[in-house]
Amino acid sequence: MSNAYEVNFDGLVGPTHNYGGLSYGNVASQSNSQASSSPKEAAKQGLTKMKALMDLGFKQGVLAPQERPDVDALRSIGFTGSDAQVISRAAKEAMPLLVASCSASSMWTANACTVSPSADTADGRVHFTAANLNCKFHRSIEHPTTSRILAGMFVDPQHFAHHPALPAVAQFGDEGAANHTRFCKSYGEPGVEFFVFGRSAFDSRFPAPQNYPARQTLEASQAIARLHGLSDDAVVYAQQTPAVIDQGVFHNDVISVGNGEVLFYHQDAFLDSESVLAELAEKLARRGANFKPVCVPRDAVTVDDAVKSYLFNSQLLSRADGGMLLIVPEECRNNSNVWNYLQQLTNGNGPIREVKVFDLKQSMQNGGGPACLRLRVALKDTELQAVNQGVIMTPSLYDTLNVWVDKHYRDRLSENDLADPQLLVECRTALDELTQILKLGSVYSFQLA
Ligand code: SUG
Repeated sequence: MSNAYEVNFDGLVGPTHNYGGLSYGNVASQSNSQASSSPKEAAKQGLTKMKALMDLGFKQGVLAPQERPDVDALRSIGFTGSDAQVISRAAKEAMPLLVASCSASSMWTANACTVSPSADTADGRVHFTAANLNCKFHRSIEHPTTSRILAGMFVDPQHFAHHPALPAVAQFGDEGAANHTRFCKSYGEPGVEFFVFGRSAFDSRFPAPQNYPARQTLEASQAIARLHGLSDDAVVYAQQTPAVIDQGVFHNDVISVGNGEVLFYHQDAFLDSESVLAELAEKLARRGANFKPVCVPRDAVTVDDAVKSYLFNSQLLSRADGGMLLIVPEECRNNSNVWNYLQQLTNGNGPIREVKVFDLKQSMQNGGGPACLRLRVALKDTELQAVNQGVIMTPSLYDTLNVWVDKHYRDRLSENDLADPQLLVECRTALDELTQILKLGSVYSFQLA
């Protein structure tokens, strides 16, 4: 059998990274609203993580950012004139809409799409469904460009199938891989896909949160399983506990992470935990895999600790020796409950052997940790070879991207700067160069006009 790998495609932070306070229900986004940001530092923190994982021997890729401000989106809601006039009119009449059209939120590529590896799908291809991100305006405008970028990365229709985003209504609210985990014995073998939803749009028997929105619906997850040709005996659905959404767990990847045969999760993550775990164990056993749940008890780490530290928004990676490595944000070291727990965890006999800490503060202040910043794609050798090699991280691509960031990114950005029409010019100049660096072809609307 051919080799297979998990490849992490990290979002390169875009030149307009800012703190817009745009995500109701995401505590970090709300509490850092209007703080000034550093796009340059944000991009470099992300690149440092990509480089470190590449140096450790993991397969690493990069996913390009989007054109912002999104002038097309502003035009679609009635702002007219030249690009500069559209921006200045939006700034004068509806600043919150300009801020939304400037968000660099596509950096969180765990929300770009849901991916099913070829071993799981009926037609033996890798399937991608772009996420409609329907819950927030600033994110709902990502998927058309995301689809073009993914098509420029995973080109060969013999290996890759692309589905457009689900219908753009809240009933099919879909946030991509942030609510999807794939378990398997090894990456190239058939696995079990685990879909976690926040509410059902069509079945009132499922309880919903009281305060904050549940972004992912059961119906969206089921649609993706159908589109990808997944068999019922290889899919498990679970509902997130509504009360934890109300505490700021706006995606499942803020309260659990899985990889291989391991699920690392908080005691309060799922409704009916016992039956969910039993179904996972049973379906994985039928795939020849031995499910290993690692539960973090609420007595050790509270949901509030999890939301503040982003313990579960970590990357769980398989080392060559079979042990697992957890990539956590710096905020985990700053929380004594979490840090003590992690010491115990790695000193024990469980599957998670090692923890590495990264400074991702610029992204974290908008509620995006290590796991948000990456899209996982399990690929067989032949499929990896078919990926556009321009987006695979290498030491020289890392150097080129650092130089590119230094050349084009601002050190500081605050809300007033978003009204500067020069920012759009800077962004387009940078992205035009980037598509050449990454060999993506024309993916942005300014390139397609
Ligand atoms: O959708 N934050 C993102 C964070 C996404 C994190 N992704 C995962 N958990 N997978 C969101 O809420 C904030 C933007 C701002 O406020 O400027 C934002 O969009």
